[in-house]
Amino acid sequence: MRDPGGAEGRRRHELMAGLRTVHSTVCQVCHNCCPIEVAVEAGRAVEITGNKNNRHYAGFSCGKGRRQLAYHYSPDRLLHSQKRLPSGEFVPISSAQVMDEIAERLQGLLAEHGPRAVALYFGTQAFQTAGSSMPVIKGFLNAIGTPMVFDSVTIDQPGKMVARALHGSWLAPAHTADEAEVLLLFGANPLVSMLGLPSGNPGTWLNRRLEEGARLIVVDPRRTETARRAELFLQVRPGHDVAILAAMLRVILAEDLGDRQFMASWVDGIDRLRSAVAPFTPEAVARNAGIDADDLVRAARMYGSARSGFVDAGTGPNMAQSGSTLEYLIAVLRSVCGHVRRAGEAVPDPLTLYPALPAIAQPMPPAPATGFGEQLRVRNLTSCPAGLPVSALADEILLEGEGQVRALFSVGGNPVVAWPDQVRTTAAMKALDLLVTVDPFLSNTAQFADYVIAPRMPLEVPHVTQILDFLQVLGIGPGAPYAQYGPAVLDVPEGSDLLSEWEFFYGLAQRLNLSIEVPHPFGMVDPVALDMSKPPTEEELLDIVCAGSRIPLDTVRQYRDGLEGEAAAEPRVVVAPADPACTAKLDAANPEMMADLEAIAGSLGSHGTSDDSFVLVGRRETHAANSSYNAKAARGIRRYNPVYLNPADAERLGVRDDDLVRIASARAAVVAVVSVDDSMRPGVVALSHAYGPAEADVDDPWGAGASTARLADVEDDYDRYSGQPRMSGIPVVLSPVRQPAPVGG
Ligand SMILES: Nc1nc2c(c(=O)[nH]1)N[C@H]1C(S)=C(S)[C@@H](COP(=O)(O)OP(=O)(O)OC[C@H]3O[C@@H](n4cnc5c(=O)[nH]c(N)nc54)[C@H](O)[C@@H]3O)O[C@H]1N2
Ligand SMILES: Nc1nc2c(c(=O)[nH]1)N[C@H]1C(S)=C(S)[C@@H](COP(=O)(O)OP(=O)(O)OC[C@H]3O[C@@H](n4cnc5c(=O)[nH]c(N)nc54)[C@H](O)[C@@H]3O)O[C@H]1N2
Ligand code: SF4
Ligand SMILES: [Mo]
Repeated sequence: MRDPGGAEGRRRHELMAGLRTVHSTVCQVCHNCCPIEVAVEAGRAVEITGNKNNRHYAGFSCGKGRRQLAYHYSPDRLLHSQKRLPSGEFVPISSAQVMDEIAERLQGLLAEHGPRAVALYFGTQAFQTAGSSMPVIKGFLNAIGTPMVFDSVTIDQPGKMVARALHGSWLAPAHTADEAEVLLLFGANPLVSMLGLPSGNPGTWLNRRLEEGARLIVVDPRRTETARRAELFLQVRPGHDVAILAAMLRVILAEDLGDRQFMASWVDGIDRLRSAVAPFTPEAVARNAGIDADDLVRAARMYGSARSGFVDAGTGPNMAQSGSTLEYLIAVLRSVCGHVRRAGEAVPDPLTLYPALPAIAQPMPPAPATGFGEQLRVRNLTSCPAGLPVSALADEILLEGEGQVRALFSVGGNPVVAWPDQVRTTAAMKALDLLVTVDPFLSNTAQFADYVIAPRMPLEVPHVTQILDFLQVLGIGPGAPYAQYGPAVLDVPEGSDLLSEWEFFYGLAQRLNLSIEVPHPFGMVDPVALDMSKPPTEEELLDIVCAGSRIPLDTVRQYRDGLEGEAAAEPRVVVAPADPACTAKLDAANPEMMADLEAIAGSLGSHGTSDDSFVLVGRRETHAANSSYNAKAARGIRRYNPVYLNPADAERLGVRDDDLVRIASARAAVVAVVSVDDSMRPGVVALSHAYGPAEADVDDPWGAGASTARLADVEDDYDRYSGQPRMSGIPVVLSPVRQPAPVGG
């Protein structure tokens, strides 16, 4: 609401007259972008609460968002950039000096080895707190001429982008979760992860939708918080989702439940698809996946006969086998059922802080998903629709020869705990000539860094909710027109010397005599050349990254509690009819995808696990955001990550809560603390990612925790487009550790 008058306004006035001022801003801890109120006393933030004036979120915030002050004021936070001495010790270094030294080393590397020797990795916190920095940093990399720009999307759910290319994409949004009669979730737990259902308050949102009669189907090896609410829960073995989708398509096509007219007009290859899914009988698939064939048929009928449907897969299944094939079948399922928006319908959540994407009721034809952009030197990988495969970056650093990567900048990421194959990653970090992390903490990765740049933290920089627009493009946005501008609410700590992420790279560009042109993320607006003699202010930068937005940023700025409802709706985006000359079709039978199905069909019947081995999956925890907000978080929150296993499995192994077990994959082993949990499917164990010591041969189960990254192998069953290897559904052997491992070694 524009002017929070009345009682609310008075309360604020009273508070402001006293010691406390309350500022409205955006939480930047995760992509959910909750509107929050930050109470400040004598320049120090003392409390964070959800902003009740915002109707979309209705006062929602989560524990880790509210506890971020413990993180913000952590004694471990870096108030100065750091330089590593040859002894390994870190010492503070001034902003000017650190930029001078790094620019000089960069100049030397560029002169000797060329631009490809310099790579950059954007982690999740780059998308969060440094969202407006990213385009500037990309401008810097363009200026030095390196193509080696990576981000965490290719170790997340890159198949979503690959599938859009291979299947083609409908140029109007699919049905949203808000309007769907049936919600089908494969391995996503939005009640904890806040991803997969519309941004906002996932709990009350789901209550409302279930009361309205929406039907929820969840496919997951763990009875998750979300699965508990499902009408139909398939507690599967990991790694069978492609087969399950193929079986569902088989039922839907055989029983003619799909949208025949939509298929006839817009989808090619249905007959080839029909034969490719023929071997996937519900009985064979259900036996392998460890579920009931009747439940599988029921899921297919529920989804296939709904007039509107929403289907999404989360990280679990995307990491358990080829995410591209999985997401491809999801895109095909959507098209077979015609669960997409038609001409004349309004787009419920058009982009707000970007120019509106045109919506037309016709396909964008399929396109290649590999063979463009930079050719990598391993596994025949190139760029893909989700970017350059990050799983190949460690090899690019380790592999000698022309083009070898010698310098790495990591912005808001933590490679040694997040990239698959820690043995390789750690070796790569040690092999670099120059490693720079931009991070408010000495992260696991920083242990190997030459320099750590201390950035401003979320509450110290203004922010916009552009990430919600990105999620909208993936079909999991707010579900309503929405945006918020969040001002900086705290000054930087006294005596600190910090650089915003973009400021650091701008400073390097100045020293290297380079000019930065800020590219537009969707290429819809011309790049903006920065004045290299005078940096923009943070507010000017936001104006640059929001240029041409459907709703001008200045309008959004006026709504301190968030721009929503009618005020955010205009200008509306309505789906235009297809061009009468349009001959494009979506492709339901991409040859490579059909070959994948054939291969999987060939192994139907041999997918079951034997009695003494386990399969390891991941899971998100409420109190953490990947490697952030856990170890440094408030008191009373455990630092390590236990391994969750079913009571029957615990009994079989002879272990109890707080015992230690060794978890060995074909690649490496870790030691973890046991937590017995009856939500786990027997035979499946869960361990959260982004934990563990920096060194790949050290165990620290009660401290840094156990690294799932160490158990993965970049060469294991990797996706041919994104390079993403098996990161979930990893076969492991568990054995009790009778002697507790000495902490730290
Ligand atoms: N085995 C396995 N591996 C996985 C996953 C899995 O499920 N299983 N998940 C994958 C997924 S989905 C992702 S997205 C990746 C995540 O991979 P990464 O993004 O590489 O890892 P994060 O732990 O999110 O790293 C965030 C870093 O940002 C820092 N940070 C915190 N606040 C700020 C800030 O304000 N500014 C800056 N500059 N830095 C900040 C933190 O200290 C931390 O070091 O991991 C992937 N790896
Ligand atoms: N609190 C919190 N929120 C987060 C994060 C966090 O670390 N903490 N991380 C953020 C990030 S970077 C991301 S990408 C999102 C991810 O969001 P989600 O994808 O929702 O992540 P998870 O909660 O790990 O859910 C993955 C589920 O997949 C299941 N699973 C594992 N393997 C398989 C399989 O083979 N098949 C099927 N069907 N299911 C399987 C697991 O049991 C688990 O329940 O969460 C984001 N939000
Ligand atoms: S859900 Fe995410 S954005 Fe919302 S309060 Fe929690 S951490 Fe912050
Ligand atoms: Mo992620």
